[in-house]
Amino acid sequence: LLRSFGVCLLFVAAWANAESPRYLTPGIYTADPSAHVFDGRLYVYPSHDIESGIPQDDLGSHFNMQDYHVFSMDSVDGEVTDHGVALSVEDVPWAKRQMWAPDCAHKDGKYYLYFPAKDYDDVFQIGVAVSDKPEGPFKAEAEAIPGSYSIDPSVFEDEGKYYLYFGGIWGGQLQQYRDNQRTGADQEPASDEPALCPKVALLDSSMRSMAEEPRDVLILDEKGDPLLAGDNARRFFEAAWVHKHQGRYYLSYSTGDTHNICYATADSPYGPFTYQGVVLTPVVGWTNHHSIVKHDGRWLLFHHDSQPSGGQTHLRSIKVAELQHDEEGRIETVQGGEK
Ligand code: FUB
Repeated sequence: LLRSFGVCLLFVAAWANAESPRYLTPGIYTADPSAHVFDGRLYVYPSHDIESGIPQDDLGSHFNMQDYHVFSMDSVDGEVTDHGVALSVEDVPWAKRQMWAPDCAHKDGKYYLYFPAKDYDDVFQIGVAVSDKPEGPFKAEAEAIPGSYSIDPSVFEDEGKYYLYFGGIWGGQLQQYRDNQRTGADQEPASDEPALCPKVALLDSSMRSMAEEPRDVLILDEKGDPLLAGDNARRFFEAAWVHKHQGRYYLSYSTGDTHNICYATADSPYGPFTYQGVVLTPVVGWTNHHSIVKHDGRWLLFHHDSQPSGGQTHLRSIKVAELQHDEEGRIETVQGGEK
């Protein structure tokens, strides 16, 4: 009897392992989780998904989010605190709608929430809002960051400098720009031309402006050539995130219409990055968006899927899995669980 009880326990443990990691925000739909450790505590800055009744289209109009909540926890397995509304579109003078994937950075006792939204001309820009506390509430600047455009800001701190990464194609409007100027035309490169790149710019000391013109973040293949626009399984689509492991810079990002999170590595936060492989395979729902952070000695992959909403792609739920770098620094692929 004892032996079969033991087998049964083993089975339950194996089953629990095979299941998805726990969802972090039951009762509220959340997506695009940007995670950071501030003062030893884990803070997560996600999008707040809602059903607003806007029909689904290729521009992502159904992602019609109106505010942000911040979540925090002592440990990755601990209780999750929902700190309530941290910023609402009504309180952002320049923004009209679609509060998409945000991020947060900390400098000199202040917390800076970076977020994309459409302005009154339906053009995405990136805004910043400031608080004395990591959970907010945040007060938005009157104008968007000068010279900002497109979506999915993420801020990477390295050796006292803060790098703002951003960009996303299709509904994220990156293809409407060349050399940081808006053409307004949807010009994607031909499939045999270099793919569009995420952008990076140093933030200035105010954390409210870029200190330089945004640069292309090049992603190269194994031969040193830029990934091509037709290389849909590997080229950048949206959701750029940078982390540093053993002195190397890791850029991870979503491939959008092929639904992977991939990664590439470099010796500098500016790149060029060389493509390495897949961090996370497709999840339930169209979008895949993540962040990578180290807490208590463990690397964590925050991500989302649409399983709790029965697969509704604009109603997502955030979750977290452990991430492993092997001895050579290669990331072991996490299975997203798409059926
Ligand atoms: O949440 C809205 C958009 O969906 C994000 O900005 C993209 O990265 C995708 O996850």
